[in-house]
Amino acid sequence: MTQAEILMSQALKLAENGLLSSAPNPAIGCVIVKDGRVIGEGFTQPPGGNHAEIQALNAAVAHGHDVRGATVYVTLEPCSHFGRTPPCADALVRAGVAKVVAAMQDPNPLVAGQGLARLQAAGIETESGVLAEQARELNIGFFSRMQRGKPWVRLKVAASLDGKTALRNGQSQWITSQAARDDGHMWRARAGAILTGIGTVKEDDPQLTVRAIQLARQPLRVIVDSKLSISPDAKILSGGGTLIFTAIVDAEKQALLQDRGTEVVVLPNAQGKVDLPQVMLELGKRQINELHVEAGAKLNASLIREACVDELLVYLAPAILGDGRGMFELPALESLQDKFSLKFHQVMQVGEDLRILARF
Ligand code: AOF
Ligand code: ZN
Repeated sequence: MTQAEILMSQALKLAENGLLSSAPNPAIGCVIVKDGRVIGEGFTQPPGGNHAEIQALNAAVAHGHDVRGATVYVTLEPCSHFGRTPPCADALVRAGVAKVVAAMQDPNPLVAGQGLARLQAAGIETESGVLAEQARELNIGFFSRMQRGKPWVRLKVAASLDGKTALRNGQSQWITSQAARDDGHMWRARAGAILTGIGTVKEDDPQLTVRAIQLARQPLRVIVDSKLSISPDAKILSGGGTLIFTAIVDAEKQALLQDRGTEVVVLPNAQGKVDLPQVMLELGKRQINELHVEAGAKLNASLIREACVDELLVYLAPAILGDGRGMFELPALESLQDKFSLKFHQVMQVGEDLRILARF
């Protein structure tokens, strides 16, 4: 690794500290270096709080360092716009730093190169593209929303080695080990929203909240319920902050649910089901970067058939269940040419189980 890559890795590590709290803002890290020494570090604070660069500048000054002439390593181009906070590029110019190295450009159309341009115009040397791939991965949901207008959709399933998520009789607790379930909870926690179907709500009555990890805000809970048949007493509706997508208009039921703090959005497709691609765009409008899907085999299959899934997060236990429920309730294919092809992005062992990230 080059010196720049080592320092950018350090900035990426810092960025991870913001993964559970920065959304809808990306989690960014920043390291300020002078005379070969790190004099300031920072990462993105919750929305409305400081960006990574400001945190790092403040930290350097607080420790009595002079940032003039320093080099700044940051995992995203410094912003140039007034959002909830003023532009970081201006703060860096005022601070008199000599050089800014960014991992990549900000895809936000409000910035998109203008941050780097502003630094250059002020005579600051700039460089972009150091560990860009890692930087993109860390905020894959933010990039998805900025570039496609919809969240990065990660669908989680836990199954036996023979691909079964439950026995015929529905028993499924537990197929994977505690370590795998804790790991699954981490992915839930970093998502802006968690999506499930009415089948799962009726069968399991889940809360779909994050409890094991301390969070400043819970992910939005989203339910696909074509016939709006949810019971107003379902646990998932408690505490509000739930969004239902349905395909029918039922003013009375809608009013009842809305009284309980649940939002209902009617979004039918031509078949009278919920229009899933539109759901994704709607969630994008609501600034959801990462969508975590925990649903049954039916909704899982619909999401895959309608090209709404970007990545599968599969936990595989070293067990064989025999006849049971599958991951996806898809019709039989006529030809292998029609198969859904994915690429293994990452495979690792978590506790006793395998964790596979596979991308479409
Ligand atoms: C940076 N450093 O650490 C982050 C940036 O509403 P605001 O002011 O918080 O601005 C949000 C936008 O700023 C966000 O959409 C993205 O373009 C950029 N995020 N920029 O210079 C940071 N997190
Ligand atoms: Zn900024």
